[in-house]
Amino acid sequence: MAIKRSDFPEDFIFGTATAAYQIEGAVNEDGREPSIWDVFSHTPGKVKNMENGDIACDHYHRYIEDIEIMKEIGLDAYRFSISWSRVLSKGKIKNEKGLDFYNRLVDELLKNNITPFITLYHWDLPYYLYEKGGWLNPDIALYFQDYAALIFETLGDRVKNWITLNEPWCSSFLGYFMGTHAPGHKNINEAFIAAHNLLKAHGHAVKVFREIVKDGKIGITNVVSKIEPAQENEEDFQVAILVDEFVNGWFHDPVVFGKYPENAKGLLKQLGLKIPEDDMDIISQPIDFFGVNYYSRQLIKYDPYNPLMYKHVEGELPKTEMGWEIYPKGLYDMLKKLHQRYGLPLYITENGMAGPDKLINNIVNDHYRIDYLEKHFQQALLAIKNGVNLKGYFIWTLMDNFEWAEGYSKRFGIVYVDYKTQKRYLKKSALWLKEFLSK
Ligand code: GCO
Repeated sequence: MAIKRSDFPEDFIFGTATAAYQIEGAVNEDGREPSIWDVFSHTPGKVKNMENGDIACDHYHRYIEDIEIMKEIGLDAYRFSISWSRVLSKGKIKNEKGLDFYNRLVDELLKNNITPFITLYHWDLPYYLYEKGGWLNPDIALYFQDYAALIFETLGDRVKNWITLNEPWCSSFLGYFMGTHAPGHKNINEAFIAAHNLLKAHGHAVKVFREIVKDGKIGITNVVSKIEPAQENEEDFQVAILVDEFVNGWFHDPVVFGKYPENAKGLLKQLGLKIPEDDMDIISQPIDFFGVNYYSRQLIKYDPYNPLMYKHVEGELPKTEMGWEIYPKGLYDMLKKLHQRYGLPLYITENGMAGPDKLINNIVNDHYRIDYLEKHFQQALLAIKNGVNLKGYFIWTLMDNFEWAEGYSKRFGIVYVDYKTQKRYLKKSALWLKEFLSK
């Protein structure tokens, strides 16, 4: 029998997730200032087809219609992020017009009985702060603390579920080492400094949160991947263990245990990398949950020529348009692992796929996405049955949007966006979800 909502615990929530720069547009409106992503996407060669988030889904002007869509599907919750450079000018001057947008958005959600989950930072650092050193600036955590406090004070009376950072792994390693995300640096030592400052920022935000939103819950969202050795040889096997600690532990262990994972840290130091380790007491402020972004697995091969000693190899499973293997069982494995290691409540804060979507006669027949979601829902349910304290599931994403370095070429939404007209069309997957939620 097909899976249905009532198979899940009664208080389990289903939602969709988005991020500010990917959907809002209105980049020059009402006092918003540029972020590192505005500058990066306008730099030739950084984003496919030189696309950018200037207009994106125009959600800044269409949020009411977008909330109506969520309502129609029957979603319980909505995870979105705040654009830091929309609400604070020059890193510290309050922008009332920007704040007002989020006030209206939250009120509209609540009016429709949709529970808001807010992410404070989904990769769009104000460019002004980048010019002051960005995530490499030792004071950046304090700037973040002030920003967080402003948002908690503004929205904390109505919003009770908070996420400090989205995937700090991407902000630091894609942004400062691989150079594929803003700000586009390629320096491995910088990546570790950025990573550490991101963790500090997280900790400072949690600390002020406890003073301001006494009845709220706060956590951090990390991307996790099932890590598997590419081949059955000892070298791949050993390096896969380290990569697992690194990818799935570097931003979890410090938050819960106040230290970086031992083996990975040892290896990185051996390689001559500087690993800052101060302020672990701030970093390990108690949190209420982990957000889990799960998409796929990674096959790992030992590579002595890579600064991190490994490379990815292509697997043989069916892939999404991103080239990511579809591997639902990995979701179960990762939920179990996080539960056993950290014992915290979990939310799946992102899971979904980019598909070869085509709008034909006003509908997208994305049967592959239905299949993907159904299989991942089943694994989530299995995890709950086997003792994991999983409390909710956010699909990435509500509507097609600006997929970072991939521009608009990848469609992840359950709602199709025609970027020329900004018209939204529910895909088959949205209709399937509506049906699932009604049962
Ligand atoms: C991430 C981000 C999202 C992406 C999504 C698809 O996990 O990379 O949180 O912003 O759009 O994951 O790549």
